[in-house]
Amino acid sequence: MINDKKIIFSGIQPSGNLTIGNYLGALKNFSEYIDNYKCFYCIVDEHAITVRQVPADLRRRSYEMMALYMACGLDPTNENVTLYVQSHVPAHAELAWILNCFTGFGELSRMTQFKDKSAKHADNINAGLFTYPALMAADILLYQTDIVPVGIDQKQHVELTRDIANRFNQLYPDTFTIPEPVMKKTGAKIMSLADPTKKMSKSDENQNAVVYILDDKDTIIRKFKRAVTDSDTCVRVAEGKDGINNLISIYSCFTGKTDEEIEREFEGRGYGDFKLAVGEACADALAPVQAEFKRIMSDKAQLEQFMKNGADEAAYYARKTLSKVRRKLGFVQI
Ligand code: ATP
Ligand code: LTN
Repeated sequence: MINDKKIIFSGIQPSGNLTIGNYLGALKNFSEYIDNYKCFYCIVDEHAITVRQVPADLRRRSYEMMALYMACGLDPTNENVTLYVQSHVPAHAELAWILNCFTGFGELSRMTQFKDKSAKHADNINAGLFTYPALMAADILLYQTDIVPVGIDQKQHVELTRDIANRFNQLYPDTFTIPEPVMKKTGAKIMSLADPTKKMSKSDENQNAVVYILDDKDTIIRKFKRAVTDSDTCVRVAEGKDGINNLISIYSCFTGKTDEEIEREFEGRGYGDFKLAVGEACADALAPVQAEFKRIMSDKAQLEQFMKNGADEAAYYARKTLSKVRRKLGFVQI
């Protein structure tokens, strides 16, 4: 607890431009907690280098993500909100090393994200990609986090974090709070528009598969128009209609309408009409975020100051946990 409030932690990698998957699965939900929890939202650049990054792009995207966090309603001047960049707080890397020593090779080998990413980057299956979940566990456990809002793909990593924390607590009692993952019913797994059996991912090379938060209205509508569906014409949720199910989820997230309301709204109308409506709803919902983003990005000095304040505050709490861990392990304190 910090100031009598439970603690939230989540992170997003600056590994590409953010998609509506990141927005609906994670970012949009982050602001729901800020009144009642102490929230740490991190830009996890150390995770991003588990695959090769162009330095200038990584740097630019880290600023942009900070601005997007703010544009999505996370106000760094609110005392419940801490926004910062992972590499600015060295305690993450330090605790990650320690937790590596409490994480099994077998456990890491079972991680779906490791299997997917090592298939995708077969020329660079580095040790960091493999031990990625230990760094993620460090992110979460450093702040004595209660709740971790994520998309479904990260549930397995949060469960491993719980296992690591329980194992550590058994050997060294009362060290870590055991965190809980939370996911939304709708929006926790937005699928690719080009292949709706695959998750929409910001590092997808096919630009038509992905709608970015910062895409303009025409681009958004064009991408939805091209979205892969099926040969049926009826807008309804059904097994096997992955493309339409995905578009219904997206429309539902942006409009707040239920599946039944959507099916009624588009009764007797074809996929063309529906795709246009999804595109418009998405573009309209993103327009204010885009405008805020532009405004925030125009003052880089201010953005940097917020980054620095966030890092200082995060480092304060992180150091407390880290020194407890070091003491419990038997490291000499000087
Ligand atoms: P990459 O392509 O680099 O792996 P990513 O798009 O999968 O990136 P992350 O940075 O790994 O994005 O994820 C940030 C947050 O967004 C996580 O909470 C993750 O669960 C969520 N998220 C990512 N993709 C989706 C998606 N398609 N649907 C819902 N949530 C998602
Ligand atoms: N692994 C996550 C990003 C991430 C994260 C975290 C999410 C790193 N550390 C801590 C929640 C909590 C991902 O790839 N989406």
